[in-house]
Amino acid sequence: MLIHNADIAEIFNEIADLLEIQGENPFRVRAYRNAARSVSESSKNVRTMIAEGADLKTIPAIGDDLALKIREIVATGSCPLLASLRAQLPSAVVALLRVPGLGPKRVRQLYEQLHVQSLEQLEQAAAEGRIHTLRGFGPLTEAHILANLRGRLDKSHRYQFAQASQRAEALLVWLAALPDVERVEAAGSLRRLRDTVGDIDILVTSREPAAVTQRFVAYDDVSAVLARGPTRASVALRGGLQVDLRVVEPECYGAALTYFTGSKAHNVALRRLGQELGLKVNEYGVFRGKTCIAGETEESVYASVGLPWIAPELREDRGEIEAARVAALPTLVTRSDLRGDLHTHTLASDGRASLCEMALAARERGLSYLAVTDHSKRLAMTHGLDATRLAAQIGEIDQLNAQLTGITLLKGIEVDILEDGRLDLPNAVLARLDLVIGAIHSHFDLPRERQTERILRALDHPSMTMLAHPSGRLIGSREPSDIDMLRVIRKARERGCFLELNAQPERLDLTDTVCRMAKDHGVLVSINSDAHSVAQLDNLRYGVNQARRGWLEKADVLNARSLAQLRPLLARTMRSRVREASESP
Ligand code: DGT
Ligand code: CA
Ligand code: CA
Repeated sequence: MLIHNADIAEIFNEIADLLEIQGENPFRVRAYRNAARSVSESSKNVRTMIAEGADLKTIPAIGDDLALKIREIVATGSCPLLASLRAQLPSAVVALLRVPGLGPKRVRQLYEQLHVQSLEQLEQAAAEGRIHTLRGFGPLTEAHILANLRGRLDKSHRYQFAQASQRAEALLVWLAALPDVERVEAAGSLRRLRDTVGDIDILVTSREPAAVTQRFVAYDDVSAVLARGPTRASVALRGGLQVDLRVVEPECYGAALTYFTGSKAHNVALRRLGQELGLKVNEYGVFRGKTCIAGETEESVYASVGLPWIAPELREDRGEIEAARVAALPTLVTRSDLRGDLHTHTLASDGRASLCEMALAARERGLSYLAVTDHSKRLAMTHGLDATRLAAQIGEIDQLNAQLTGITLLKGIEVDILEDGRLDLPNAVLARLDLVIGAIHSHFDLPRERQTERILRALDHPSMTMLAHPSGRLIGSREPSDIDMLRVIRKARERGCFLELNAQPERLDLTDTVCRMAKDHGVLVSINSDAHSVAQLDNLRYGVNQARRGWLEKADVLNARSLAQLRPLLARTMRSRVREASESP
């Protein structure tokens, strides 16, 4: 494990916290805190200093004893003093320190006088009104702790991106209406366009932070104020979603936006890059010694460590920094690159609009082709199509295509993949279509091997063009199936099949990392709305978000092809299959 200054600072800070909870001599506590700050602010990397035989005591606040500890940490990756302090306290007590408003001194009071050893016990004590009896804690503090915990204990819940993004947009508009607000921007996972969001982070630049936090907590949708300080505040919205606000000076806008956009792993990597150049990178700017050399824009922050600006979607420390270094960042696909949509439903199964309404709505959205892929008969509750009804729909599509201009309907089906991997309609029917999307709608919890084999068998079917939403997950309500996606991707590659990235906000299936795996194996991804209504055609944008997180470029996306380019791609797979099917006995 390579130790960096930040790791040492973290260890020293934790030591100081633990010493303070135990009621240690304040001077000793302060010595560790000072050392932590000094090491984290030092432009010299202690690991390098040790390697070069430099004297650690040239770092302010570091004496013989601390220098020895630093050497020990760098050499072994751990610190015996920290280990022994941790062993003396129940580990849940340390978690109490992370509750806003609780410093080590207060944690010690709670621990010693109320025997509170965990967040759960803290919540209970607050709910029972025992906390405000302690010296230095009033009823307000107690209420504050309770509100905070209730928000926090709910924190494992993650929200669909679309839900959080809609809530955030309204709140941004509310904040932007205040004249004191200069810029207002969503940061965190929301800005990185993650498929799920733990909480919303908002960054504002203003010379009047107090006015901004005032307006923030007064927002109509706020159900509780969890924390409030001069330049920051956290609230819970109705329904529980938490929002963190930070107000900064315009001069540090870029540095703060970079920091609060994250991800944490990306930030750590940037900071280390800075450290190697003798720079300190934090939310206030990029510093050489005490001089700020960058921070007003994100571009300036990245430039200071020798990098081009990196799109927020990529900031996960999954190779984007290395790619940026060698000018190999992808040119990410955009919504306007999409030329069509290859998965939609109509009134014929469980959609809510007619063929013609869907076609016109797609054209209005700038698409030039739309595949109609209603369900197959097995899904009785969706009124799925049998061979006869499918043949009728094919006739209707031919008629409509003869009348419509500017949009072409493609004939398809979302055919059910049965439990054993067979498809729900005979090949003679499927072979008449422009494309066949296979999808699983039952038996989501087969063991990994059987689930994978089931999909591989479906991909081997002569008419199969594309695999829909493979994992079957529904964010917040159904876990993904257990599937070996690498084998699926290899099979798709071998068979010339495509993978769907289903853009419904509760699906977003493929995940970002599977998109990237598909790209790496040369399997084209189709970003499909799976629209069951005209309005749901707009789901495409969520799919594009996810594709961008998966590093996909225009060339990696099937429906970024023009219809003229698409037809041979679909036909090639269909033709070879038809031949194969007629050859097989
Ligand atoms: P979420 O809310 O779980 O969906 O994910 P994020 O990434 O929005 O995380 P959040 O809200 O805890 O923090 C927002 C950003 O602030 C995060 O992406 C990076 C930055 N940040 C937060 N805590 C730390 C930290 O301890 N160290 C560093 N380097 N950055 C942090
Ligand atoms: Ca967040
Ligand atoms: Ca946050």
